[in-house]
Amino acid sequence: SKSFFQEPPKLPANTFRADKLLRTFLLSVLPKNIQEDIFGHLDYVGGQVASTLLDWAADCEANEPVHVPFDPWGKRVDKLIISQGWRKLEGFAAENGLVSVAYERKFGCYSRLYQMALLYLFAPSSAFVSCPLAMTDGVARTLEIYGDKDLKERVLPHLLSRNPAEFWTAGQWMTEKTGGSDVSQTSTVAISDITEESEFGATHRLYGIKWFASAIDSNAALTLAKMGDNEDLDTKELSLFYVELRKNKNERLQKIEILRLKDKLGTRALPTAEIELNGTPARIIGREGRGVSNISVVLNITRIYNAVCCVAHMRRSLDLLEDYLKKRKSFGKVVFHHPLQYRVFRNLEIAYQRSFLLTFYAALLLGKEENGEASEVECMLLRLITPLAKLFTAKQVILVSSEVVESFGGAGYIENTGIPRLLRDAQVYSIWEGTTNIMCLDILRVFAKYSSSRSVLLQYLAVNGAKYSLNETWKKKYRELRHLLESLDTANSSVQSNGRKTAFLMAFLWSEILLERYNV
Ligand code: MFK
Ligand code: FAD
Repeated sequence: SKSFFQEPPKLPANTFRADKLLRTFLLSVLPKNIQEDIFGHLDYVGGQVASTLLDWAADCEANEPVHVPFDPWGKRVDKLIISQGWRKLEGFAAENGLVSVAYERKFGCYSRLYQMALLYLFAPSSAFVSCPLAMTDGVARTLEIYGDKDLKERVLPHLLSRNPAEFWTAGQWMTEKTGGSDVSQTSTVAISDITEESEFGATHRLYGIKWFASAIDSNAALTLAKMGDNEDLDTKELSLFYVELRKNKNERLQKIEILRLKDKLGTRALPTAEIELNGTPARIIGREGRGVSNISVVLNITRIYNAVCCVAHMRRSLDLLEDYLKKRKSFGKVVFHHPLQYRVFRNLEIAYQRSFLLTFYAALLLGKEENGEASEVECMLLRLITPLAKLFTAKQVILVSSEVVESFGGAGYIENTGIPRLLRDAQVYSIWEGTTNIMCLDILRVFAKYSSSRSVLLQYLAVNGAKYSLNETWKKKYRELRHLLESLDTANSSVQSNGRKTAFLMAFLWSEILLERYNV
């Protein structure tokens, strides 16, 4: 065996061409003329992500971000050292319209789908540049809805630029030490004592500590604070603020101190910081006291990004695994053809397919809603499927990545094969952008807030279940869900404690319908 060397796993040369489900879905959903317009670009990106971008991502992983708080003489400098690969990936994202495609709206309600297809191809080769893109998009949408005209004219051209030199990324600072799920504990205060004019029309100064601030190399951010000088307002009520950090990526931050970068289990190429706002100029967005509701515009976009990135992560892991299992031999044949391993692999594929369809159906609905083309029923389905896709895909990606590591055997546990990182990176998706429990509670919040939501969902499932003649197992689970939804009015603690059961039943029933509908 001295002369035996296992061939390493290899990606397909073009991940768009190799992706059966993505192509099937787009072919069945998009009008012909749009397919013709965008497939060339997807094909180009599918080639780049399997070649050039892999080198840039490797550079990001090899050269993790570094924070240098002081210069050799003790002066505070807060220098951030970011790899060349990171900058190149951001530039590629700008040039290829990863954010802007959704706002140029050249393909009407299908623009979102096109954009999410681009993100899906890009994300697994992006070393988590996908994260600032998600937040940039969420901030763009929030400014589109709540921003004043002058601010929109100032900021949107940067967030939506296709020129890397002009392109800005944005962050979202919600989490404080006291809690990321329950942001009402926020202690950052906003004081309206601004005296000098700021370029972006700052109205307040912010004081406080934000405990997780990802992509701290960004140019702008949205954040929450309570009003320090409005006694009429309940102190629990938060307001939304726009902060401009820097025009140039390498500029030092003003009136914001980077306390340190987080030492994280995964997402290690992404600079996530603890920061102190010490009189940071900020401009209020939307109405005072409506901060949580207003920032939920960001959340609903980033949660769909999160789901797309999970699905993309599963696809990448399974591509590597399939190639490997078809080369690796045991007991006289390639491992892929051992019936039990084959069954394991197929089950992972099905978890991926369910995740893909829920997520891309959400993207389709989002595009319709943004273009004013969604019916009331579709708006309600979008509101429900957003947290559902987020929580379901984030759990599936952990299961899939863990099995993938095991299916690589001992090699899956060895760092420089690149496989362990798949598992470490997978764990984040269920935590950030709201944990699994918080997503379940968000679904229950919708059922409680909109009286029609339960019947809309049950009707949608029943009509489609009948249309696709779904089997007894499906019907039994449908009755179980109906029973759970009926019990929501009883206002006892079992309602919350059944949150996960409710969500996973919804995910099963809904994804079965989509599997039939898209003929997978
Ligand atoms: C790679 C791709 C991903 C990239 C990731 C980027 C890096 C990671 C960045 C982050 O992790 S950023 C931080 C993410 N943080 C969260 O997701 C917070 C999690 N916690 C929640 O979502 C809580 O549910 C929430 C903070 C919203 C609960 O707060 P409250 O104050 O108890 O909320 P409440 O009173 O139920 O809701 C306030 C209003 O917002 C209500 O409207 P009304 O005032 O009109 O009644 C709600 O209906 C509304 N609302 C809440 N969530 C909503 C929403 N509206 C629409 N959509 C939602 N999702
Ligand atoms: P907690 O809120 O303390 O939750 C702890 C546990 O309690 C969780 O499992 C949760 O599900 C559960 N729980 C809480 N309340 C309930 C309830 N009512 N019912 C049932 N269960 C409950 N935040 C930002 O704002 N901006 C960023 O850029 C950012 N980047 C991040 C990057 C990384 C790598 C990570 C890991 C996190 C980042 N976060 C960011 C923070 C993230 O959003 C929070 O960690 C997350 O929202 C959870 O908040 P928490 O950590 O305070 O946990």
